[in-house]
Amino acid sequence: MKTNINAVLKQLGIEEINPAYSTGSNWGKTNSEKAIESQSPVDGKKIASVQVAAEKDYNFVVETAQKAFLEWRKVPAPKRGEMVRQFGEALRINKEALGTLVSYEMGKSLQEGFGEVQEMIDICDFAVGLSRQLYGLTMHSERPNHRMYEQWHPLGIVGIISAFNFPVAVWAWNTALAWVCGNVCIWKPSEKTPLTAIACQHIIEKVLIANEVPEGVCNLIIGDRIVGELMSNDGRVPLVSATGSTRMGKAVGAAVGARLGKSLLELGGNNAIIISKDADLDMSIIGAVFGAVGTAGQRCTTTRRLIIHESVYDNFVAKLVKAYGQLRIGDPLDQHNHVGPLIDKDAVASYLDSIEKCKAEGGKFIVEGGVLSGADYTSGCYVKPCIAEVKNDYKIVQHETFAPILYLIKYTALDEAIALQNGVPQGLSSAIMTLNLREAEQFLSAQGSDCGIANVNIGTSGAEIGGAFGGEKETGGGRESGSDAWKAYMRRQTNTINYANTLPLAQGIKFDL
Ligand code: UN1
Repeated sequence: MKTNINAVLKQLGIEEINPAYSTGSNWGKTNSEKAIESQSPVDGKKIASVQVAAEKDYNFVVETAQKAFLEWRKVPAPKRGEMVRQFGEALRINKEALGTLVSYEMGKSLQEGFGEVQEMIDICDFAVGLSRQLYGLTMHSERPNHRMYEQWHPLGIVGIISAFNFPVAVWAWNTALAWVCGNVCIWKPSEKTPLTAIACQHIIEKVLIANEVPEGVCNLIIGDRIVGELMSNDGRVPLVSATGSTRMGKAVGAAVGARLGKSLLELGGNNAIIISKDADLDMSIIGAVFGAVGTAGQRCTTTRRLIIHESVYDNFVAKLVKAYGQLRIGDPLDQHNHVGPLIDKDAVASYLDSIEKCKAEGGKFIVEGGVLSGADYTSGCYVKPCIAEVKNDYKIVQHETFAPILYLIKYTALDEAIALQNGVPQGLSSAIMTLNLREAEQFLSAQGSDCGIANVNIGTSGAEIGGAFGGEKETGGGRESGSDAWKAYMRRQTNTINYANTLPLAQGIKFDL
């Protein structure tokens, strides 16, 4: 069935020209001349345009958010949780429409578009529970008749910078948590996917109005890199949570660090799966292929490298090549297709450039890449997922190319495989396929994977929201989503209370007057 995009846009409140910012239900027009045209990589058509906020607009949003925080922090956390619950309900109602727009504006398969909205719903559910569990510890004081405990308070404004590849879920991870923690949020979405962001704001707007939430608690600002820079340098924004490239993260981290603010960085990955001699090869194929070609290789968790034991190498590679032969590339809204387009022509150029660089360094392509042309591929953004045999130390292999290029590396001993897996600048996700308990445990031990995520018999992508999400080294060290990632959105306060009628000093210090 053909998707009626116009009906979807209408349902989600997308106009032909959309305003540059919103402080909740107040959508601001700007005097700025600039606009972003959102063009679908699916068919190359212009979807709609969005005004770009100017510095003055940014300041207005920050000032509104500052005022809102003074009210919002007084609302009991479980009440804030109740609003997040309502947001989750609104997402359930809009799942199909929002998932479809994600697929059309960003290019991921419809299944993955729905999955992304499901990820938003899941984090809302998680945050509702969390709103009653923002626990602090109590300690035993060394002094008599003293009590010590710690509590967690909100930070204030949380700036959220998100990437095109997960245009809505990463915002929800941050917002749902930041909200129940008592913060207000300002979201700067990717310039490549402004419409999904506008749609999210329309969905949450109804919840804000129904609960009489003050303007400024949930803000959206459409801007280019300048807005990101303003936010990173702005002392009024205590936490900047940024998801995107390592290059962007280094700039944000440096600017926020220079003012001793907090940043939460979730950046590039260069994720590998080790296919052991004891792997279930058929099962491993699913993990490897979905990991490599899902979202057309544009997840930060995408499988970029397979490190394969020499004894199963030929057999596994034959299965892999066969599986690649069965991939259907095309309109991601057509559920028969596995792989949609890359986000834009720049991404296609970078894919082609990486293939050339790989060949120049000696890479041998066993499944060739290339750009697809013809009636089904008019946007010029559809590329063939490809596979190359490489050495881990090639420059291009050390680099994250956001495209479906899969590198194969052969190994002999597990120690060597783990060293190869760790031998890249990034440290996001990793996996081993093995039915051998010793191998699995070695991989998960302190001598094993150095990544933030390490899986056994699961691929590198598709993490659930319940765990903390993020990684080490050039991935930036931040953790979003589940577990105790909420602590990054709060400030810790240690309280010591003396209920004695003397004032003894700690460490036994005598100070008598
Ligand atoms: C990202 O690519 O920035 O683990 C996020 C996954 C998804 C999230 C990816 N749950 O692949």
